[in-house]
Order: sequence, then structure tokens, then C-alpha cells
Amino acid sequence: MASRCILKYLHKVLEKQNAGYIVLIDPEGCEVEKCAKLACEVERAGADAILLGGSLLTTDLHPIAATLKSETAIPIILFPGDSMHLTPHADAILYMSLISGRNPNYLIGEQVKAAPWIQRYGLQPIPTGYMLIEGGNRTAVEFMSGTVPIPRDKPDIAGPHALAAQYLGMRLVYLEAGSGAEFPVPNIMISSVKAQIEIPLIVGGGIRTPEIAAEKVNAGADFIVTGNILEKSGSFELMKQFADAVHG
Ligand code: 1GP
Repeated sequence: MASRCILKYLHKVLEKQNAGYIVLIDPEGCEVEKCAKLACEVERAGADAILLGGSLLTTDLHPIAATLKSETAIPIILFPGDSMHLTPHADAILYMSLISGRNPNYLIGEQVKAAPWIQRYGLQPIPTGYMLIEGGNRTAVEFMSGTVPIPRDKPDIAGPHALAAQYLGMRLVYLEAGSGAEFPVPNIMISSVKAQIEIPLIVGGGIRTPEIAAEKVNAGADFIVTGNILEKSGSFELMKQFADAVHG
């Protein structure tokens, strides 16, 4: 997997299918064996990639990432909450700047601290404009980042943020309602953002049914991320339904 360019792979996924499906595995509280089993099922269900990470990490990321990588052929992409959430046992990293916020630490501070380690570990950084959208409840990412989400009824504010990400050279935009959000990112915000950018758009947070995932794809999402719902249910059938709904 190390030789494959993960960003190119993600673009190829979009050439072949309507949209891509990514499953988030939060290593927090996930035993290595359980993560490995989940990762195998994620791949078997037809997901295109695994995101590994979360807002707060108190467990050892290395054995979990190493196991996932040895057990699956789909890319393992780090989804770090900060510069400590790094491991060489992944293929790539969403090199995110939290552009919806005005906290310099998450705009550039953590990125500077992480950069030498990303180089040392040989991880492929994928520059990503990460935007937090109000999801009806206070989420871990909102609290941990100390940033205010973009109001969910303000697509006119979200659009220029995403366009700025593209103009700054970022390769992906991630619209995030936050893990466990009460409401996912509204369709109207997705379509408004999508209309303004040419780079792929990831949408995640609070997507709990395959029908809602399909709705988000129809609104303009290129990649759908689900986390909680599969970790809790562990249902292979549900994973497959999500993958089918997203792939269209
Ligand atoms: C979080 O978008 C992901 O970054 C997943 O959210 O856990 O609510 O599916 P959920």
C-alpha cells in the first residue's frame, strides 16, 4: 500500500463510482482484536478506505494501526485530533487545517509540530480544509478545538471557507458535523459548498442510516464518513447497506 498514492486512489474511486464510502474507526476504547475484526468487515462490506483517529487519544495508536494495515488492503488514513496522533503504520494522513475556526493552534500550530514526524514516518499528507458545522449538540471536536462551528443555516458562510481552502491549495474539503452529532450537515449546505469548489467534498458526522447517506451524496458529497453507528452496531449488513447506498 505504501507505494500507492492515496489521493490518486481517492480520485479513482470517484471515477469508478458515484461517491466513496469511508468508515471511521476511533481507536479510543477499541481493543486491537476488535478493531482488526471491524476493519476486515469494513473492507468486505465494500468501503473504500478507513479513517483512523478521533478528537482525544489515550490509547496506543501504533499496534492498532499496524494490525489494521496488515489485515486489510484498503487504505488506512489517519484522522488526527492533534500532532500526537501519529504512527508510521498507516498509508496517509488527512493533513487538516480547521479552517472554520479561528484558533491558530488548529489552523497551523499542530500542523507544524506534526510535519517532521509525518516526513520521518513516510506518511502521505493529504492537505484538507476541515470545517466544523453546527450539528445540534456540542461535539468532542468543538470542545477539544475550542472553535465555534459554522451555523447550520449559513451555507453562505460555509461556501467561501471551502473556496478559500481550494485557493490555498488544499486537496479535499471535509464538512464535519462532529462525531455523534444530533443532525448531519444539511443538504442545502452540501450542495451550496459543492457548487463552489472543484476538489472532492467529504461529509461526515451524525449520518445514521443508508438513506441519509444517499441523500448527502445526491446533495453533492463525494465521500461519506460514518463512525459511531457501525462501531455501536457492529453490523456487517448495515455496513454493506451504507456502502451500496453511497456507491449508488
Ligand atoms: C466524525 O464524521 C465522522 O468525524 C463520523 O461521525 O461518528 O457521527 O458517524 P459519526
